[in-house]
Amino acid sequence: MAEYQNIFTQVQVRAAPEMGMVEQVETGNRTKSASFSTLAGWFGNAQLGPIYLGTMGVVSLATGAIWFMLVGAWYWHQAGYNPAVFLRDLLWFSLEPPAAEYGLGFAPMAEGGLWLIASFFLLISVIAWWVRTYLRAEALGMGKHVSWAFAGAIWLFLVLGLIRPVLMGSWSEAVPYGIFSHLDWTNNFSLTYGNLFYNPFHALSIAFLYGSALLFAMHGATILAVTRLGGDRELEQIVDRGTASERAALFWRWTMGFNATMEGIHRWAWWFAVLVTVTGGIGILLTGTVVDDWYSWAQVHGYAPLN
Ligand code: 07D
Ligand code: 07D
Repeated sequence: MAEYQNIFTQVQVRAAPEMGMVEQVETGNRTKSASFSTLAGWFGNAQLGPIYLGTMGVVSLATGAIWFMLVGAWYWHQAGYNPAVFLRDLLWFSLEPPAAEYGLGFAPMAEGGLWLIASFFLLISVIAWWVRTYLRAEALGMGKHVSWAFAGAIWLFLVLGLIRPVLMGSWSEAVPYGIFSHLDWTNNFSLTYGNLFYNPFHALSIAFLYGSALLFAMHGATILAVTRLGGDRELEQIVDRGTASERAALFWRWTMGFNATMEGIHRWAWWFAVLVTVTGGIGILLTGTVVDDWYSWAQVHGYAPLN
């Protein structure tokens, strides 16, 4: 029997574009045409479009673009309006939040005022995109699992840039908009609060992050290993367990004594991924508000040496 083993999708079916359902859909919000890309087809579906924009899509893209342009305009200013410097130093420029003395007040434009305005637009953009995921799922009669998972990431994003700075009484606590500057901020955060490795929620977040990668690799590999038996048609395998499911399950039961189910593995994946940012957000929220020094905290709680 011919083996069907591949890295990229080899078979690309081409027909008239599939325009999707029209029932209870504002079709006017959808672009009218669709195209095909062989490259896209290697990684997923070869058809590109139609895309549904709608009010939330337009609001999100517009405010996201404003945030991006404001940050870019500041970089352009930092580059002294020199295109060569702009390109050379792109990764090092940074739009910083206001200094500590401004507290939660407004600041002059070049001293954090622009950061505040840009942040407002980023906030609207991310929230509008969340609403969009909710409304599109509802229109398609789907569960809201994607929206709630995205909300988990937004929780960490809000803790980092809004909730914790407000609790600390200063925008200066928030993250700057820059490639390396946000890494410096992350490093400084750990140093300032006595080494984040001793924050148990950082540890939990890492365990779920690594666990997500492991689960994703195991699941992806398992399904690819049974595609020649139809295992990649996962829904049919859930409703009517076939030889692909049986073998995949048996493989894991033989190798480690336990197997997830065809449906349950997706719940494992959802929870592991979501808990990365949910536990992470708790860890950041506690830092500086409840705990000032994680190393001392660990000493008190018996898991760092007392010197
Ligand atoms: C692959 C999905 C696609 C998304 C991508 C990101 C932008 C930003 C920047 C205009 C997995 C698009 C990026 C739109 C444009 C400006 C100034 C998701 C995928 C490709 N980080 N971080 C990155 C963000 C935080 C940390 C990369 C965002 C915290 C470390 C990218 C946020 C802390 C490292 C980026 C955010 C932190 C990175 C690649 C928001 C602690 C890296 C991201 C809104 C959590 C890595 C140079 C990626 C890197 C990296 C974006 C927050 C730590 C620029 C948008 C404050 C240690 N971060 N980050 O692939 O290469 O994500 O940095 O919260 O090593 Mg970060
Ligand atoms: C940022 C969620 C928000 C993003 C949203 C997306 C756009 C762009 C554009 C599509 C990522 C908005 C998107 C606007 C759209 C396009 C094109 C998720 C985000 C809503 N750490 N650490 C974590 C490790 C150290 C520190 C988490 C490892 C040091 C700080 C993770 C190590 C110091 C923070 C993690 C390590 C330090 C973290 C992030 C090892 C630095 C956080 C999880 C091996 C020297 C964050 C509790 C995540 C957190 C965080 C891993 C080391 C600092 C598990 C593996 C000790 C300050 N670290 N870390 O999903 O939650 O982020 O901490 O050393 O804030 Mg850490």
